[in-house]
Amino acid sequence: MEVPGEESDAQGMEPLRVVEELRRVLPKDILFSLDTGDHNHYFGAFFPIYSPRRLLYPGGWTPMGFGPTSIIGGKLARPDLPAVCVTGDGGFLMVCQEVITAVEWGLPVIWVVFNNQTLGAIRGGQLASYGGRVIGTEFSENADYAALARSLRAEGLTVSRYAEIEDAIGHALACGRPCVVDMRIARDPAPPPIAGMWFEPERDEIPPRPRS
Ligand SMILES: Cc1ncc(C[n+]2csc(CCOP(=O)(O)OP(=O)(O)O)c2C)c(N)n1
Ligand SMILES: [Mg+2]
Repeated sequence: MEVPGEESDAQGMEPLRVVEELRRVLPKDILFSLDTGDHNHYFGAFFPIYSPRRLLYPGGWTPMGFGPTSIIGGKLARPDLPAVCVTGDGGFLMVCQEVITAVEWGLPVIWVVFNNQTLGAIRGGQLASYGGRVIGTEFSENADYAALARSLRAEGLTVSRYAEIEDAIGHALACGRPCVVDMRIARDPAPPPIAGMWFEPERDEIPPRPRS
């Protein structure tokens, strides 16, 4: 796949390039969970899952927080597999206290936070529908998710360049502890080149549902 080059990572990394790197450096056989938001559109076509019963993803318009929490249950069920969640920063903030649950239970789960400083999926809708205006969907201060993880007694790493991804993931896999990787992603990246997993038809095309 064609992805933007190294020069773009100063403004935040391009999701497609990060997906490609993650697939390259992660083992083939892992438990993998996604959350709800723009970030997951990039994984649908470009992050192959090689075995059944490995992907925790609840489908289209789904509750944020599912990805970061379901991976804890997944790791309990399959402690033999590396357990990796990719979540948005908004979804992670909804349930990030569960990092300490994994610490308590001694579960070496990896959370990769796609930190684009926005509720990207909603901001995108606002930009498209309201003439470029947004409200309430941008985080003006960038939180430090690695420091947050360390405060919860987990490992925490920050990645802002493509070249750092391999070492960070290698450390997360080897450290044997819960680990949060704060992945600095562009707020306005190249869109995914295919329809995302949400596939939202035009609203007036949705047939009315009979009430039962
Ligand atoms: C509990 C819950 N609240 C609100 C929503 C609506 N919603 C869908 S995506 C989204 C923003 C997600 O932001 P983030 O997790 O940062 O992911 P990004 O789109 O930036 O990749 C929101 C608010 C939801 N799906 N679930
Ligand atoms: Mg976000």
